[in-house]
Amino acid sequence: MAAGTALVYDGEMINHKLLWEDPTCEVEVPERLSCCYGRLQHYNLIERCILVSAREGTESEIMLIHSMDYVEVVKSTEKMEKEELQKVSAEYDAVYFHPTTYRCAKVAVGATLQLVDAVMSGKTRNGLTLIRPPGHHSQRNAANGFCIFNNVAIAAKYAQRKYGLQRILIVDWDIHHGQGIQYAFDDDPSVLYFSWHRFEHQNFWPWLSESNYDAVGQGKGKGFTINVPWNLVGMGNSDYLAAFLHVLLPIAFEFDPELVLISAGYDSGIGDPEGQMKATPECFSHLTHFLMNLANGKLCAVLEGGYHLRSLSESVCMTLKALLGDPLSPLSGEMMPCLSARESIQNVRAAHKPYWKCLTYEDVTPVQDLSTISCQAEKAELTQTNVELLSPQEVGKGDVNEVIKTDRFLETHMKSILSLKPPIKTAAAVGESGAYLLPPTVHIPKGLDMKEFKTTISAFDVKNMKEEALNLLLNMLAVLNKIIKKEVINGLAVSSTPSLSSAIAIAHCQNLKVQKVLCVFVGDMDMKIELDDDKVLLINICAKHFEQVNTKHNISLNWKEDPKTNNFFSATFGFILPVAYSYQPNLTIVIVGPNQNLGKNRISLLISLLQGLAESQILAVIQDTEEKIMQDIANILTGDFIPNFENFAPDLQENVEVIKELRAQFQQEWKLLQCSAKNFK
Ligand code: Q9C
Ligand code: ZN
Repeated sequence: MAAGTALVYDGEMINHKLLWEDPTCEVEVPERLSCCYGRLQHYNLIERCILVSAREGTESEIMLIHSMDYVEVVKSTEKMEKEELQKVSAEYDAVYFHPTTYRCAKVAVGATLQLVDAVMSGKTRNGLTLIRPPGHHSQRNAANGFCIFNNVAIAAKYAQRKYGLQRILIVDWDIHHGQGIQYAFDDDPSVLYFSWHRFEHQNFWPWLSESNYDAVGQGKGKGFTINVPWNLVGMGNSDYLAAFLHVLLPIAFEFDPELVLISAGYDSGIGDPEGQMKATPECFSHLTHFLMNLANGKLCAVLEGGYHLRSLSESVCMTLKALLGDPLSPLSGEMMPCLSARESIQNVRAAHKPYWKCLTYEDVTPVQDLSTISCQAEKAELTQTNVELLSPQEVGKGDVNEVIKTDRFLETHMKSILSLKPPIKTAAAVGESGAYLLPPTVHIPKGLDMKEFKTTISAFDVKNMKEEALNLLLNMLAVLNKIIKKEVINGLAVSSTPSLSSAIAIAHCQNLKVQKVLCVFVGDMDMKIELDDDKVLLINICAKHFEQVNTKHNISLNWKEDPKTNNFFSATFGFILPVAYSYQPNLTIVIVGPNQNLGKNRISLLISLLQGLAESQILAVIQDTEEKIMQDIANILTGDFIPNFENFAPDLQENVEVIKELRAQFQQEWKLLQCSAKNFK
């Protein structure tokens, strides 16, 4: 499959700027691009990308979305003086024109289309384009909200025409509602548009009732517009994550797009004066990473808003790092979506239940008019915990001090979350016969000494083990050591006794003082692991029913085999990921045993998604009889492969019921499971 990440940029787009005083528009400055570019250089990210040149979008391309009359209006501003420019600008809501605006807007369109071509032609797997003016508010006949031409909407139409695509997903994580994109595809089921936005019960720009959760699309397009309205400011990492896990991702995987476009605005990030939200830069790497598992990895991120220069540029870097396959920094802050966010999520889920099979068996109904005041109090508390370094007194409202405080916060924060990337990504412990199945980049440690692991092994009965099995075990510990010491990011180990191997691996983690280990078992295994504290969380996915009482740290998920669909989405998004992200482990161990009833694509997807945890540090322990799975997992871990899915069918009702029950049972303990405004106190 295609590899590499495209970066499309052209300094020409810096020319567009505001020539007069206008407090509404003054945040959309040229430095937005130059700062991003500077930060990418600072992290040495540019040389890791495949640089793709921008071009001008043609008039006929622009007219895929806009009217000829409107294009003529924009074109006419090229020759205008300041006063005339001001007059044209005043005809639109929150827009300014400059003599270079037409040219810049055409380059913004062309840069976006160049990115689509790079990804669709297979020249690169994914990519990012840094452009301005932004696009998502502009409409057939109107500029709006700093936007001249609707770059992403044009890109979607272009990809449909040129590559015959039938399903495109647009994810608009900018903090404003991209009403321009919504209007362009309102009745079109071939484009699924998702947007979250600051809404405050319609008391925020652009004050549209069609930004609410009950706007789901029109006619044939019903269900293909998803609006998540945020009714309070201060939303952060856990609120965004909950919206992805409980709304976007289940629907997106059911939709199964052929291309994903991100309207990547960063005014949803911390410190932004427009958004007033709290998401930290690494949040965007997680959002990106989730979306990389769709459309066989074909993902184009296109800049929209983002007005706090430091926050914007750090978030852009985190997005690009995710696209490049770097390990993900753990999400910071307490993983607890606030009441107001849960209310919004519940409402969207209720509104979309008629249109999506993944919501069929959920009992969701809309809620309304929760006391905004009690939510606000809760949000104030959360602000404190989400941004430890900013005391709540320091969090003002978009003044100069606020900008500087966020700068200071990010200076420290980024240093604390970014760790050095080891030169080798994946190590493996496999027998002779397995080695040739692995990608050549995988490192295979050899010739190990028993003494090194004596303390760990001595607690287990390995006396009767065959030499080959014992060697594999020692090699697994060597791989695990490399992961813990951060010499590699991840690893895999083949084992003839996966239960025993994983018990030894867990013991080894504890000897090496790894604080929290997440263990996910897939397949029928007889697990005997002592669990009495927060050091280990075990999730056991099996077809066999265990007579076991589930506890917070030891959860069995009985999943009935369904050979027709082999589905696993409700368990993955509705339970395993919310629990895992709530737990915030330091290391993940996935054990693939015998009789797994999931099928290799589901296991691959699960492992791919678990890379969002624990700085992407994963050890996969695989039963030696499962060669085919081993190969896929190796390719997932090295970043060479993305699982693909065909023939979506809903999960079996009885499996969904199991998930619902587990969710109800554990949502007090693992708070990201909460997706309704039910009061849990
Ligand atoms: N008093 C983008 O982020 N605010 N556009 C208008 C009116 C306009 C944002 C406030 C915000 C536009 C791409
Ligand atoms: Zn915006």
